[in-house]
Amino acid sequence: MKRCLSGIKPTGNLTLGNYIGALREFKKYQDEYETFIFIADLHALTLPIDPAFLRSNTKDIVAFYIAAGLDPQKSTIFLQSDVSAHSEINTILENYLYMGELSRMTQFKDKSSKMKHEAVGLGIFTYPVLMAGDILLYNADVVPVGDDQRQHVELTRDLVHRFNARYNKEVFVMPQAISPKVGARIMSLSEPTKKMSKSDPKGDIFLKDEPNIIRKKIMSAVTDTGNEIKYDPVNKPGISNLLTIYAALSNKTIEEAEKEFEGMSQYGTFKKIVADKVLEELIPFKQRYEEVLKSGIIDQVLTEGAKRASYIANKTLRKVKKTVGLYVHD
Ligand code: ATP
Ligand code: LTN
Repeated sequence: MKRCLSGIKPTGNLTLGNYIGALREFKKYQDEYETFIFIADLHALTLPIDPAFLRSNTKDIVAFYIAAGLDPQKSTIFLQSDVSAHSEINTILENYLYMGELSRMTQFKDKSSKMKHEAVGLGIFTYPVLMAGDILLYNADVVPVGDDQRQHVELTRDLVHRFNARYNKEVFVMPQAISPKVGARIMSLSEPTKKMSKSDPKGDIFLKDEPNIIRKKIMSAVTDTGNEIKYDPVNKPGISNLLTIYAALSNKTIEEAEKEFEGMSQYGTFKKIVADKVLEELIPFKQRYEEVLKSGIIDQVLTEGAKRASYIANKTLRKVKKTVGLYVHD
């Protein structure tokens, strides 16, 4: 069976962007692939974060995974920090990626350039190495991610070529990034030329927001001065973003969604329909999330997940250690 792996870092409250670009996609793979979905908690340390928030947010995301339809019996749900092989393979893989490559990563450039008055930690620079290790430990064939993470998966692919060629054998499986056709990059509601991002919360819809807040945010989303509901990300980024959200949640193509609103000349009416669609999805989703939290199953899911993940990850780690010449003994 082919493998699927993905993760979310618990850096902030999850947004509608995370939901459409990643979270909602995960359950689609669990029947066809052996699926591993984790919380990238070590990645969350790459920027300063409050320990109590990190802890509670980690638990929240596990509950969101289950509420989104991941079945702990079918998919392995685990914490990155519970599987020490992630840190160990990172130490090995650091030697196979180059400073030049890492300094060209968009996420590194974006995040470090915003840190004008703080020192930039090494972790945010070496982040893609840790991420490559996450993928390679499980020999993942497919990696469902939003657009912004594709570059890191590409770098992982370069690493696979390099590593396998160096040792002249198929040590690692070649992973492939997969993103939703509609909604791989949801934009901020207040600045629709920027990505909706959980660590830059202006213009976000949070999955935990109350319904009236969500409606308010959508009704006051930035749009252009025209009145046509058309997909044109360059000239009408705000309307295009709302149309994308609507299409993604309705499981329609952009063209189908555009057709539905043909002739409508009121942005207000359009926004109300988009808000209804978002609430139709998020209200029951949030209810399921609350039920999962109340059910008290999270620790058990994580203990079981860590066991299953460690078994697979340690097997790969052993193979990698042997390949590079570390003395592996019983
Ligand atoms: P941060 O702001 O901390 O970098 P983020 O909101 O970008 O976080 P990640 O943890 O990096 O979220 O992303 C989790 C998953 O959600 C990734 O697969 C990412 O590609 C996807 N994702 C994040 N933001 C969006 C977005 N605006 N549209 C679509 N997918 C997104
Ligand atoms: N970098 C990703 C989270 C992440 C991930 C991964 C995703 C860490 N390791 C491996 C897919 C596969 C992010 O910021 N969302």
